[in-house]
Amino acid sequence: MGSATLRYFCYGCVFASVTWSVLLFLYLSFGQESRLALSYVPVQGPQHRFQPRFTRRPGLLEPGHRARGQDARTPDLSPEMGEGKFQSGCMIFNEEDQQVRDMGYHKHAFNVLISNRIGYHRDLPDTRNDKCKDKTYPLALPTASIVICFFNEAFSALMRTVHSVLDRTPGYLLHEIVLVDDNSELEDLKEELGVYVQRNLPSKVKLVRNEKREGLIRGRMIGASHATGEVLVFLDSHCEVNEAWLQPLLTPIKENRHTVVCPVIDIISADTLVYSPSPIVRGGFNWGLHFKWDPVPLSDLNNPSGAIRSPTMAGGLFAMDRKYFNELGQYDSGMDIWGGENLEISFRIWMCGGQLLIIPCSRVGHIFRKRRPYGSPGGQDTMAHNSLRLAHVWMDEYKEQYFALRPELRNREYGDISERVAMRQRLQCHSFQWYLDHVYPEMQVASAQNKPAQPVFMNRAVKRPRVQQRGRLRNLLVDKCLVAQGRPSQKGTAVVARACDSQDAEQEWAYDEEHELILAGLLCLDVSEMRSSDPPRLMKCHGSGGSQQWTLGKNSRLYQVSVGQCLTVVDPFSHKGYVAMAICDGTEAQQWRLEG
Ligand code: LR7
Ligand code: MN
Repeated sequence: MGSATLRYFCYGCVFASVTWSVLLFLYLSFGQESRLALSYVPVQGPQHRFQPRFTRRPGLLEPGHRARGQDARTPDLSPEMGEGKFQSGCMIFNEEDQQVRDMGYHKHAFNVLISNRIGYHRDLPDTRNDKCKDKTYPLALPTASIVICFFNEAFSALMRTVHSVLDRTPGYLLHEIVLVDDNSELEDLKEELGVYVQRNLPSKVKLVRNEKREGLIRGRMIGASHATGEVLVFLDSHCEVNEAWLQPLLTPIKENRHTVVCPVIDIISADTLVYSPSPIVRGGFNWGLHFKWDPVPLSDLNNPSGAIRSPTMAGGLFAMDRKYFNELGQYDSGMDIWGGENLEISFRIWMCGGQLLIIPCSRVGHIFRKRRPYGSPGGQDTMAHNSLRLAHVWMDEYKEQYFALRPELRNREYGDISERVAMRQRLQCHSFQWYLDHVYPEMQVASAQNKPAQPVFMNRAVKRPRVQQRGRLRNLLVDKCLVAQGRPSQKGTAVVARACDSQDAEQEWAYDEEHELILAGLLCLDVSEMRSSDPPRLMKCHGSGGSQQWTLGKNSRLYQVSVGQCLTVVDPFSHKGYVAMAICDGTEAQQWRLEG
């Protein structure tokens, strides 16, 4: 953080020196200003013109121990489980603020009150490894068109995305920013946004309006068709790019135009807007066709500034040569609204002769929300529709793995895929088997293809895997133990953190050689691969790894292999002890010790 960092001490707001008092005064004045300019009462032009200058305030610091870093797939939390505690403890808080915050959570699923107060510019902690800071990049690099597609985005988050790009990108590399409004309904994104772009942003920033809602997939294709720079860089509309973010992305593309690159996606907390570094991980997926984060090979970790081959991308943030994007078939325009396109483009890149890399020296923050604040216009499950299309076009016989988990989708309509199949042939792409063998050999194929899972289970009835460790699973932050919410014999019951009791046999976990966690000798800890936003539950042990495979590894984290996330205490202040899966961030909320 910069020297001007404003430090908040929650539950007390103690400012130790005169300097801090002056900063507080500045904050209060400008906080007021930005609230006027950015509340839900739309305010036109002139006020906004002051924004860029007067809101250059550092981000708020997070109080010591809050669970953070949950992604869009973690549970929708009720207000008492954390939302708002931070504000009521230490910020000026009147009814109007409260309304902005509550409406913000409702419409956007993150803390819009804080977002508005931060304004359109702020300093960010430089989260790069020190080795990155010594790296040099060629001066002559391809120019970039940044494409940002948005639907009903919070005005201040969208503007911070745009201004962070303008503030941290060398002008000669920034060809343009193409904003694609996907037919948003929010008032301030209509005329007011148009006026702001025209009056306050350089002519490099273009605003394209979709006449109907297209979804992010066709939306990005529309954005790309308006772009004329050499490289396309896609960003979500609630991002902040960090120091020297673009050069490390453009360099590998300049070297090989069939290289597609992703920055490391740092975490902007949905509750506090605090920006924090992400661990270096790479993309994978599970047979439910959900994206997940995987640990990177040790050889890659030893070189913290080198590129990392990634089997898949998260989807929202990547850079790709524009002509290559077109040659490789853009996206599948038959996919709607949200979901699946990230795996589709990942498979396509690898299978059709390209490569996908994560660049640890490029850092971009993204607001990870706990739920998606919008649906599809007709209420359809677009993730299933899109996944079906990608399975049928790209996965050959391995689509059976998906249908084994989603039998109800086997006969579901998925539209015409003939053009995509023809394109796969035209591009002479490899088979999915080739992809698994060469790009993602870690992927486990559940209980041998086409063979029923039954023999595995029967086998287990005879011989149970050997227990390696027994004891209570104690969380280091809240000093509570993981137990069944209902009875440990009750199939489907969730788990929660409660007071440890060393006499209670119902708190005893067994960790076996197949990496299962069994409570009281009865049921296995299981996470839904279909809905990883659901909290983990106790289920009958199935013996085929995946959703019941946990690693109790380094840093005491409890890592779930199939969703690629860590078990975390949701709100350390709540007596309810809810736990959830979240992106691994190394905080104490995610540390568990198996104690005898
Ligand atoms: O109908 C829509 N029209 C849009 O323009 C729906 C969405 N959008 C916009 C939206 O405003 C946002 O800017 O599309 C962008 C992405 O939507 P999000 O932010 O709701 O998606 P997400 O961050 O929850 O989901 C991730 O997976 C998606 C699958 O379709 C996309 O690929 C997202 O870009 C992707 N986000 C990231 O990769 C950021 C890191 C998250 C992780 C892991
Ligand atoms: Mn997003």
